[in-house]
Amino acid sequence: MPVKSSEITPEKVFKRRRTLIAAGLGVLAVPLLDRGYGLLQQKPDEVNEPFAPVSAQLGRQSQPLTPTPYETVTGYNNYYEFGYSKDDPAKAAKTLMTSPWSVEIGGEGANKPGFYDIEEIKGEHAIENHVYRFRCVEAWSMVIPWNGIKLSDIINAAQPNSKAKFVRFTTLNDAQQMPNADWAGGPYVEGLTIEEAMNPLTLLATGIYDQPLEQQNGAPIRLVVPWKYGFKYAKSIVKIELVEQMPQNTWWLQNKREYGFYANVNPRFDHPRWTQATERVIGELGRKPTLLYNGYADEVGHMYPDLDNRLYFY
Ligand SMILES: Nc1nc2c(c(=O)[nH]1)N[C@H]1C(S)=C(S)[C@@H](COP(=O)(O)O)O[C@H]1N2
Ligand SMILES: [Mo]
Repeated sequence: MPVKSSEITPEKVFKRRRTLIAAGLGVLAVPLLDRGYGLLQQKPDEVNEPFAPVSAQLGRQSQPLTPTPYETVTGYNNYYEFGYSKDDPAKAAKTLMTSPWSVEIGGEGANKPGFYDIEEIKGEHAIENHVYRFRCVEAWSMVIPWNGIKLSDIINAAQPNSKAKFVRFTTLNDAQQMPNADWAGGPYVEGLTIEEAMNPLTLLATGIYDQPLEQQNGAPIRLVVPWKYGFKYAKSIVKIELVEQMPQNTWWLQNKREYGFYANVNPRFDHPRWTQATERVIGELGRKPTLLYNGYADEVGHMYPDLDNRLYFY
């Protein structure tokens, strides 16, 4: 059962936790949080110290972005339907037929549902260029020049109603075309809040470096949410639903202790297996500090008022 949005109100969870801890019942807080959202409390030793003030971590303007070479962006990938190694997708994904391709838009929150041809989608909305930082939770990063449309354009075209509280993405899962289809026990699914989906930074990408997306990068259309970890970027999307309940997402379903729904990049909260304080920029030497919200705090910080709430991270 998807979690009701009313149940995951961060303030509510936070206050409930404090009440329990104050009552000497802290141990009960974990199952409660777990039921509510599948996240464990942050233990003090998991917090990276020192934590610079937010203002010191913005850095979007101060650091020029050097795009990662095309060969690297298209040769070092995570796309488990085509294998688990970083070089598997580039080799195996050519069997994926990306044309013709249609995307279903639906859900109880859409007044204008339907099937849309990918060419129609590309033709009816402005194709934009955005050079964004890309950060995988495995602590590596790239800089990718995307082409794509704003997700908000598609949502507006579907005429959202008051039930559109979240957006759910379903990707292709076809054993005929994907050697490792079904690795997650179903299609790869992801979700955003409607506010996140409507944010102007959020894209449906159809290209990289002014070239159509290659299969290994999620052709013909994939999600881009630059302030979130890479697993949110669902590839080869076939269905977009506007829904009332918070969608479950694949990595949360795989491992509720290690992955959440929000998955906002935050150097302060370490993943159990990978530091989030620094990152290895693929193709460069050494490591760089990871920025709060991957450098997009100015644009997205208002959506996450409580910086100490572990709920918002990975
Ligand atoms: N369908 C699908 N989408 C997916 C994945 C996947 O395995 N299957 N991997 C995710 C992860 S973990 C990352 S880091 C990014 C990688 O995108 P890239 O290979 O284009 O850099 O895709 C995401 N989207
Ligand atoms: Mo990832």
